[in-house]
Amino acid sequence: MVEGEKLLTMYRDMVMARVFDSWMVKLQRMGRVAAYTSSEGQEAIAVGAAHALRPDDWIFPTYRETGAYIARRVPLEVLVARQLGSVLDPLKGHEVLLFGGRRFRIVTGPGPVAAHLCTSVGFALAAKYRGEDTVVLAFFGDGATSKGDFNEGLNMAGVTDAPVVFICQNNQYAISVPLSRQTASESIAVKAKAYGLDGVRIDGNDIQACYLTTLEAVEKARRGGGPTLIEAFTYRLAPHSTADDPSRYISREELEEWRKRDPLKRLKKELVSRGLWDEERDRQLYSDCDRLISSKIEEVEKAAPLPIQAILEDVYHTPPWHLKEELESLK
Ligand SMILES: Cc1ncc(C[n+]2csc(CCOP(=O)(O)OP(=O)(O)O)c2C)c(N)n1
Repeated sequence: MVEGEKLLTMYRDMVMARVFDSWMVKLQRMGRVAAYTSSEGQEAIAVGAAHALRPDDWIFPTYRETGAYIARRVPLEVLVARQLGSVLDPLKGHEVLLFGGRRFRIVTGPGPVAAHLCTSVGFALAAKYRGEDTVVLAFFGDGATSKGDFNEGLNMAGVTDAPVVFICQNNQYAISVPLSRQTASESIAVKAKAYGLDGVRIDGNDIQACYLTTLEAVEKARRGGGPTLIEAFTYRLAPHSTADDPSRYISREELEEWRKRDPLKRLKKELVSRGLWDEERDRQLYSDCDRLISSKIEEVEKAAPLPIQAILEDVYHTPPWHLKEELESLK
């Protein structure tokens, strides 16, 4: 069982992630954010796993890890600036939907699904060769397991005993493709066996399982015990992205069923039953998160937008002629 103080911290992080996501979706609807991928419903695994890391460990996320950034204590204004494309955005408008930064030890995710699974293993191996005891945590979705990169990454990790923990956020959909069309395997976790890795399937909406299982896998990797594949079985309560309409492929009944298993509701119930939480504190927490994010949005919106040439900066040492021409016509 996870002790109360830790659970409270993780609950606050989950609520902050939920409120942050809902703000970004609202801003996208207002035309102030280009596009957004909400992690609603998946906060337990992102927050729980990130809390199992040491600050010097590395995270390789995709685009559903708001909770991990919050748990890593990335300043909110940086996360807001990322979405608003202001001069304060550390990635200067590149890699829409994704986030990373060397100072946070978060490696910006890839555009092509699963491509980071191989690089995360290489990264972990580099740490091992240097004699460091840092661990790499790589997140990905169920859809990523159909890519060659998943097989290459896990195979290499198994052969080399790389200090990496793979976390599959199995939210049961890859955009509109359901899990049943993704794999005929009985689970994602079972796939670990083929590569000589430990594989474990957990309830991804149970923060205690998420935290404790990741902690065990991370400590094993740190001791030189090799990689683990964790399948966190969860559900995407939001559309795939702001460009998606899930009512075309998900029934209202299914969605309602999973809303009942919302990881935030579940943890709140646990905290209340332990006498650590109540409705009043809950309302206060949501309104504090809301006010804080809203003030950060105001702050970031006061900063200048990115100049148009930022599109080309930090991509080419010498931009090719046709892009220079394109930039001129854009201007
Ligand atoms: C190689 C590749 N193919 C297709 C896409 C388009 N695409 C973006 S996200 C996505 C679904 C990924 O699903 P999953 O891995 O389950 O992650 P989830 O979005 O559910 O978190 C697809 C097909 C892409 N980015 N890269």
